[in-house]
Amino acid sequence: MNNKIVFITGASSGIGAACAKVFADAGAKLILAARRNERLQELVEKLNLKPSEFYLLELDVRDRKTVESAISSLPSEWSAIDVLINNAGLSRGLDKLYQADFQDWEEMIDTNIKGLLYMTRYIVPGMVSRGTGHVINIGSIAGHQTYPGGNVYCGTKAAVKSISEGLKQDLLGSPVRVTSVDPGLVETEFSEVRFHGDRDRAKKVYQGMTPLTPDDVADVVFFCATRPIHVNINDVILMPTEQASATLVHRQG
Ligand code: NDP
Ligand code: 8X3
Repeated sequence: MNNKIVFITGASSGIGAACAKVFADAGAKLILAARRNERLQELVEKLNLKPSEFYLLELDVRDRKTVESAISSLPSEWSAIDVLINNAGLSRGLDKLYQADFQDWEEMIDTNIKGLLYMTRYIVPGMVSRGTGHVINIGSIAGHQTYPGGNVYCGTKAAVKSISEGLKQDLLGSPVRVTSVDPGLVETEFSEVRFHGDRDRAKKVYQGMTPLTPDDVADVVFFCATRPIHVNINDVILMPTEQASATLVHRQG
């Protein structure tokens, strides 16, 4: 990974921030994107990165024009992206589909599906023309199994699964690789965002069990990114030992 350029969306928190650490430790140069630029600043300070080792982008992946201009205006020393980690994503609510909030749907669909597509559409052509590259999408167990109230969020992650498979097919004959890393429960800000800032409700999601940490997921992402060039890891599902499916979780007490 030494001097490889790794672009991570949603690097201001959770899995994205953990990926930043693991790739930085391996000598990669990082393009870190999120809406909360101050959180990106804090991250690079915490990781003790030199200015030549990172490039920050205050970016909302839902905004196609901004994504296009951010990518097309990258300085030349940052434009040959080796690894794109499409991690930015969120869930909103756990309401029944026929009662849910339209705004929640728009946010999930625009971020998890359309944002990921915009990033991919603007970055992959360069990878194809350079004959090297790797797209790593953060999917979810929710893309394999739908749970009650998960309706639209699970739908977005099922879309990520299909998009990863489709991109892999479309890239056949090119050396550009595609991976989907699909975790179960990971303790991050995810549930707090899902429940619109209700921290007590968010805490209960992980109560009585040991969830994955963002570092656990970042380790898997890093493993996928560092296989020999002829090896493509298509999909990895990783879950806490105390989770057997999207809905079956062993809890103490
Ligand atoms: P966090 O809430 O901790 O992190 C989400 C990240 O996505 C933040 O950095 C946030 O940054 C960024 N983000 C959200 N919306 C946008 C946007 N419109 N534009 C740019 N960045 C955005 O959650 P996680 O780390 O858990 O989530 C990361 C990914 O992992 C998501 O795709 C999620 O669906 C997936 N996932 C999470 C699991 C879990 O249990 N936690 C399990 C399986 C998958 P900012 O707000 O600064 O823009
Ligand atoms: C996040 C995992 O099961 O909370 O994608 O939806 S879950």
